[in-house]
Amino acid sequence: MMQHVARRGIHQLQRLNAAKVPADVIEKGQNRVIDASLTLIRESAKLKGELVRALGGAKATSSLLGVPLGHNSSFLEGPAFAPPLIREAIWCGSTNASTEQGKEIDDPRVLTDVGDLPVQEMREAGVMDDRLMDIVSDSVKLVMEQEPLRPLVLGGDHSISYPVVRAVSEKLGGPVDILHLDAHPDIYHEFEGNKYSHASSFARIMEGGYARRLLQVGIRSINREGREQGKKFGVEQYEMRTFSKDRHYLENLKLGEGVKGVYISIDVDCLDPAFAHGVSHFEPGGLSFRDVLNILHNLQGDIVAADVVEFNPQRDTADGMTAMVAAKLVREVTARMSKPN
Ligand SMILES: [Mn+2]
Repeated sequence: MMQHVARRGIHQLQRLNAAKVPADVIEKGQNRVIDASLTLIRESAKLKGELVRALGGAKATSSLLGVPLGHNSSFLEGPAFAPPLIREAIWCGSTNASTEQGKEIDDPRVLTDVGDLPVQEMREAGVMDDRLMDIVSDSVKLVMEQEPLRPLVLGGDHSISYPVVRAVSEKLGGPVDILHLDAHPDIYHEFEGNKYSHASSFARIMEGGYARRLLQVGIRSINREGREQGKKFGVEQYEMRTFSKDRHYLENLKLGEGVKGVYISIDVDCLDPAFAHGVSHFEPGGLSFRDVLNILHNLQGDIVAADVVEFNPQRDTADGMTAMVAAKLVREVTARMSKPN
């Protein structure tokens, strides 16, 4: 099976080393692959920015950026395969282009797409995480350089939120407020020795000062470290066990005032597994799809970037039910983020 897709890159590097390919040759080759990868995103973003402006422009256009990275998962690596399947479901002929609140996603001023960062190609070239995370940040900044594009990142496992949020905050010049929907707080200092683990991304984000407020919603798998880390960083953790009491507040959020805006991070496993089977970690007792839509539809704030992560196609039903769920999350976030003229 392809569950350990990402180990390949490491093996390639070991073989290159064992075959006595000189280190400077490997490094130069890696640099060329990285340059080509970022050139693809830069040129795609430039073209899509030109298209949006030529069509009359927008104050904000949400732009898909796929980051097919799954190897920082502590369990299954299937999210590496998610972005193309989410795209396929976004444009599935079984539904139309209107979002629930009436935005048309087939208008490029509402939704555009710069493609996938070639993560696996760089891993094949032996590029390791310290550098890969910087490259993810660079790709996000390349999208943001093309006004009025705003990144809507398709994961990938949740580790990508750290380099994405970091890039957004650095580019905008200050912290954002984060609405984080998830069964898990993903705030371990590190997990199994991996500081880039998908279970640690929000520890890195809070340490970096990239968020003023972090609201975690849907939480139902949290241990002592998760609570202690939450307290240490001043995280507002809304657990499912009190959701009926918190619902009114969470369905009327106003965020992002006095900072650079709002970032939304949606782990598909925030949903109850009854609604979303295609995830790595089944955690019963979660949000309904309508709960999530109510939170998103009523959120007041300027959404500057977002991600939808942890959809695992290798756990989905044969007819791709969770791909449709992830796609609808992307469509509805798109509708809240974009501001066509
Ligand atoms: Mn999760």
